[in-house]
Amino acid sequence: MSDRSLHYRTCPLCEATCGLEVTVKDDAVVRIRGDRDDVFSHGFICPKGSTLKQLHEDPDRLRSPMVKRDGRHVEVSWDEAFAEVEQRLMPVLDEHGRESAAIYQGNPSVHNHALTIYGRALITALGTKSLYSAGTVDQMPRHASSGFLYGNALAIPVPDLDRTDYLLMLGANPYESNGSLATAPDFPGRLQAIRERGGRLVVVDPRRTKTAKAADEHLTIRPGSDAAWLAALAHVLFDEDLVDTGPAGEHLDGVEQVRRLVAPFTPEAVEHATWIAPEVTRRIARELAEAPTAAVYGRIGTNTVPFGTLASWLTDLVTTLTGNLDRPGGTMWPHPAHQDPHKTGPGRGFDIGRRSTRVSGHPEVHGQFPVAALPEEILTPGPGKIRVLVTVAGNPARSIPDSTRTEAALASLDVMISVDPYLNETTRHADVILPPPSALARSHYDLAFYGMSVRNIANYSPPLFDADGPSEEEIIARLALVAGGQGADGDPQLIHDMVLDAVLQRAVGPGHPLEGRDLAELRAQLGDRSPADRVLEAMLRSGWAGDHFGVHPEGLTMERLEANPHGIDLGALTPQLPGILRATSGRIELASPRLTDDVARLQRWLAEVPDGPVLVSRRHVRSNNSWMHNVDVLVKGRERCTLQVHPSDAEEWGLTVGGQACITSAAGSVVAPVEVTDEIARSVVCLPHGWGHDAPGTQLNVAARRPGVNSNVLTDGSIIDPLSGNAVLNGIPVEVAPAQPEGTESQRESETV
Ligand SMILES: Nc1nc2c(c(=O)[nH]1)N[C@H]1C(S)=C(S)[C@@H](COP(=O)(O)OP(=O)(O)OC[C@H]3O[C@@H](n4cnc5c(=O)[nH]c(N)nc54)[C@H](O)[C@@H]3O)O[C@H]1N2
Ligand SMILES: Nc1nc2c(c(=O)[nH]1)N[C@H]1C(S)=C(S)[C@@H](COP(=O)(O)OP(=O)(O)OC[C@H]3O[C@@H](n4cnc5c(=O)[nH]c(N)nc54)[C@H](O)[C@@H]3O)O[C@H]1N2
Ligand code: SF4
Ligand SMILES: [Mo]
Repeated sequence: MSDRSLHYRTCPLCEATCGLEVTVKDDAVVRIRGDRDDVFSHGFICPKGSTLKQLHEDPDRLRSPMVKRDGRHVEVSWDEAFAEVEQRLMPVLDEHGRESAAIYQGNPSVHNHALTIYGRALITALGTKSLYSAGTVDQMPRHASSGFLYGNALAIPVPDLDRTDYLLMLGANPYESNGSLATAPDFPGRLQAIRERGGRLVVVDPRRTKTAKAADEHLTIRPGSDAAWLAALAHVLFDEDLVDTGPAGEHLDGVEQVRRLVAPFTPEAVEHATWIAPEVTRRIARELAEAPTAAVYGRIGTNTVPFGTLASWLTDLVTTLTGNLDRPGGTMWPHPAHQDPHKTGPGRGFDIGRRSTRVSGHPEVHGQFPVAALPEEILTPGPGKIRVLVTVAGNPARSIPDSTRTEAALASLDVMISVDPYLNETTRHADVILPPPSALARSHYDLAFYGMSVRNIANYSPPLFDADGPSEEEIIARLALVAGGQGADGDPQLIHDMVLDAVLQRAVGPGHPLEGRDLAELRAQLGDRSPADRVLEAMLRSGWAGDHFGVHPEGLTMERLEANPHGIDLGALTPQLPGILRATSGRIELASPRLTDDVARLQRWLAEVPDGPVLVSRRHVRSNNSWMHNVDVLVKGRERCTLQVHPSDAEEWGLTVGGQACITSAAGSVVAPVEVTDEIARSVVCLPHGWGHDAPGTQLNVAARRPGVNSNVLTDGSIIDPLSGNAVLNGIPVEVAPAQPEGTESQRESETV
């Protein structure tokens, strides 16, 4: 027994931040289970958590860099890899300028503090403003609406799950996803607890999901129509004199304007568009107003639609009008340990469009361009064409709209570099792939998600194993050196110092808690840690909960975090108004002009809602976007990449259980196995995303045996939410028909075009 050891760490795979207990014997993981002593997750774990072992041991996970030679990827040493990057990258940058380069940061880059911290250094070194991320196939509408409302794109309020009496949840399925933009390990348990303490859970979704089944009430909504329905809720609140703005009231501007704006959105006027009966809409509005506390929470289904930002705004609006913004049991802002104490007074404000994309003129939002537009920026000739792409922790070939065009774009690049542990659908196009160590061979701290968390938590996990190559920050630093012109053998310490000093400089700046302190003194106080962890230490010690480098000995330090492997609970969320506000007015701008101007578009849509079947997405608890399908224990069993169809639709379209359906949209066509179920609304069909692992040139041996189909062949990159640049991934108009058996005439025809 003595050679067995127990280790505690936070699972980095999704937003829930579960604590894991890892048993190690002879340098190998023998068991992973939920850490019962974790201050936040109390032992909860989902089926993915224990597969950190399989990911660590996966023979397909790259241990060495890969370089593409004569169309094939071959292993090379790290020095060779960076030399190749330099040789291939610099001539293109020299000839076409820095604006020919773009970067795409995928979802795991916010689950990995080294990437979160070092991202900016790489962008600066590349010298480009062409930034793209998975944020614009996800939550950008939440950033945009928070930007317009609070002047602070990062101030996304989260539902106070543990104290609320009433949760209205739209377009989220935490029983599968474990929650998003509301970090809450054991989200399902926390939902059950609402009901157990006499509260109420209402789920709004075109599908009767697991979450919907566990709710008091499920409302079936037409995909894409949440903004209209939320406007109707607001209408009823005004109409029936139920508005009471509560603690946020004294900070609000624009209530009367909003009253006028939602006036046309009567429950009757939106019924045809939302499928929700007027008496139900009225009742829900009254319930929200009458509940002692209530929170409205919308996620993927309300964000990845043409009215994503309006829906986000209206979500917060309904919460605010019922007095639930910034109040315990309503929606509140987390205050992560690494952040400064809030300052009151006017901020710098927020707007979009400081730049726009070359081809379609889409405005920049929160520093980024819409990733749906990346393919056209690569494929359209002319000055400023993107020729160089660096992908970090992303699989745009499966995750962004219109995969056929995306893959054509990736294949046409002059140079592509990927930082990624897998040779997958995206990285197969890369000239050089630089693989980071496995999650068990790095430290972990949820910098991003403690900012979205239903309690304020701090939990640090040291690395469990030695890495088989350079750390992720070392890889990014070396890449930055090359891109910055310092060559493949530049000293990464230069970048490490730069990144650390930027954090320390800010911490000693005017108005900050460490104002006036000496940089060298602070630097000398940092421990002997990896470069990313030194930066993390600087952030935590200078944040509101930190020890301020010796000033508050009881404050957070790395030593204290290390001594508390089950995490430190900094308490329930506390009111953050008005300090969180960053608008130039210092107020909450309920009727910010860009939002209110967009309402006319929603009214036009309401007048002409199209008929016909639409496609939506779904998640399964044993999957994680596109990248965990190579884990056998997760993908074995029943086929999960199926087209869900309502029985009446199946009959009308001639589809049979076990048969195949051909789904066609404006962007493309795929064939998928049919699953007939009354858990989906009529005229709605559903495919999960992130599948389609049968592309040549990948190294995903398990995934390739059960490839599934890629639903993003069907999504259309030309339609985006104009205020956030977010892609539309739900409510895609499609036609569905029985697939022709293989080898028939029409199939062969379509193969030749
Ligand atoms: N197991 C697993 N967990 C994950 C992920 C994963 O891939 N697998 N991905 C992670 C990521 S990156 C994210 S962002 C989160 C997302 O977390 P969630 O937002 O909970 O995502 P989904 O489970 O896709 O739930 C979206 C729901 O919206 C519904 N829907 C579709 N269109 C509409 C609409 O127009 N209106 C309404 N009201 N509903 C609609 C769908 O039927 C679906 O049930 O999950 C994270 N967790
Ligand atoms: N149709 C449809 N499309 C969707 C969605 C949908 O609901 N429907 N959801 C969207 C959402 S919410 C999201 S977030 C995006 C996700 O979009 P992406 O982030 O582009 O895709 P992922 O599938 O998360 O791919 C993650 C990549 O990171 C790599 N990786 C994993 N861990 C690490 C690490 O520690 N370091 C590095 N460097 N790489 C790592 C994996 O190998 C993989 O290549 O997909 C979006 N696409
Ligand atoms: S719910 Fe998320 S954080 Fe928790 S074990 Fe599963 S994947 Fe990991
Ligand atoms: Mo996401």
